[in-house]
Amino acid sequence: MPKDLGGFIRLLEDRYSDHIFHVQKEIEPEFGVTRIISSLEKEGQYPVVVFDKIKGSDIPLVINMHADFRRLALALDLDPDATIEEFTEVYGSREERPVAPVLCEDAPCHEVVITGDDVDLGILPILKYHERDAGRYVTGGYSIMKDPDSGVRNAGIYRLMVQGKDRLGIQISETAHGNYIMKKYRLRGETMEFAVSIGHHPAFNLGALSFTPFEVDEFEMAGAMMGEPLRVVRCRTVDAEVPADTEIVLECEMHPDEFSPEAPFGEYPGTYGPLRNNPVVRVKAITMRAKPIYQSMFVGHPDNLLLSGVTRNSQILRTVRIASPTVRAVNMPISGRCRFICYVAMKNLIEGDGKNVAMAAFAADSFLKYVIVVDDDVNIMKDAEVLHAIATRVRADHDVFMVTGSRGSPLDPASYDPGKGSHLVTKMGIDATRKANYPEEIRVPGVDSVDLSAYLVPSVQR
Ligand SMILES: Cc1cc2nc3c(=O)[nH]c(=O)nc-3n(C[C@H](O)[C@H](O)[C@H](O)COP(=O)(O)O)c2cc1C
Ligand SMILES: [Mn+2]
Repeated sequence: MPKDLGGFIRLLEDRYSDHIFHVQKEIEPEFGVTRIISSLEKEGQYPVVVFDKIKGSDIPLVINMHADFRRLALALDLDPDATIEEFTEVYGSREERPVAPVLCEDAPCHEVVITGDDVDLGILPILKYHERDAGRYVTGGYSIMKDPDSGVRNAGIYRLMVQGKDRLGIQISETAHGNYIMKKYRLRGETMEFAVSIGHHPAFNLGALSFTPFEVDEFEMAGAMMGEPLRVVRCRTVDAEVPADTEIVLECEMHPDEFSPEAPFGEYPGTYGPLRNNPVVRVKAITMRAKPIYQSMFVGHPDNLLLSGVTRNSQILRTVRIASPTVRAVNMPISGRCRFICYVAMKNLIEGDGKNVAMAAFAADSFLKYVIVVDDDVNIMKDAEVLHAIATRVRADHDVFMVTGSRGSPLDPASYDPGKGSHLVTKMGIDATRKANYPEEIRVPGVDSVDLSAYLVPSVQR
């Protein structure tokens, strides 16, 4: 059986049932789902939740698939307790061995085909997420388009706002390949045909978001992560190929001169993205499985943050290892929205390497604002350990450097002019490794060889 979303959900139900819940009650599409996921989040819980019935739609909805790192490890067939270090090594080495997709004729995603006047986005359980969102949004769809010069395929998630029964608004940020491709069509005065694929195995989702160069087809990365060639099929009404085993497909076109206001929308930094005059998308066909599941992703929450973060770590790791081969691991913690802060663990053998490593991380990922380099023995999955290193190993005038006026995220709420979407930010690197003459650290001899059960008795048994 080829990998797909339903198969992964069954794996969770069979073997990891504490990772998945169903909501059987009918739920409102506007804030009904996000209220439940947010309140789970307040309790520190991040299960997958399947909503069997969203008001107005007959299609079930799944959300929060990527909100727990253990499921991302499972998606790559790793132990769910794998460390971020192991995950990044595997992800990075698979990226270096692309797996070409295979074209097939019959596809589950073509079991139902709706075209022309029958197209109605209202059949899908499309949600409204945050209070001031401008409308309902498709947040978990991969837009698949072709570069008009080279024909190379590109895939990325760009949010889609419902603006009519067959009409969507789209936000493709300037940092995405998709933006270059869209502009190439616009400059030629041509309509861009593309397709949106909604709902696949999380290994597809991880691979298709790989931080690849422009010339690389993300479908090859998806195949590399899935450990099998991605099965693709030609769309019915547009010139695009989509994953055959996806749940739902929107076949779309974008005219070069049609725009309309889009946003506000609750964005990944935890603030609203500004209203813009964005391109309009026309939906020519909806195709799907006979019994599809609609996948939603909760932007600004771990479902989105972790997926966006872990897919960038391998690129950062490769680059910082050019600066120093002694780097063990990198991690973009959730406290930094998996985007703004990067921790790097390394053996600091050569004076100055800590700062060079921080500079390399900034070069690898333009969204980074704080890079904190620590010694090899610090657990960079734990913010508290990194803060301890900063508190005890940093002399700010020596070990911190700042770069003003550099390029960051246009959504950074602390940019030089966030209201106007400025991408200019100040970056700070911190070398929090132990320096020469660092005093000896306290340690209890023999601590690693104590068998606690030989000594401790629960107090009720006394
Ligand atoms: C849940 C989720 C939502 C996202 N929404 C958007 C979006 O609305 N616009 C955008 O440009 N990028 C968005 N991204 C990030 C892009 O999908 C990501 O940067 C991708 O790698 C871009 O691919 P490309 O550079 O090949 O175009 C989102 C990512 C995730 C995980
Ligand atoms: Mn790309």
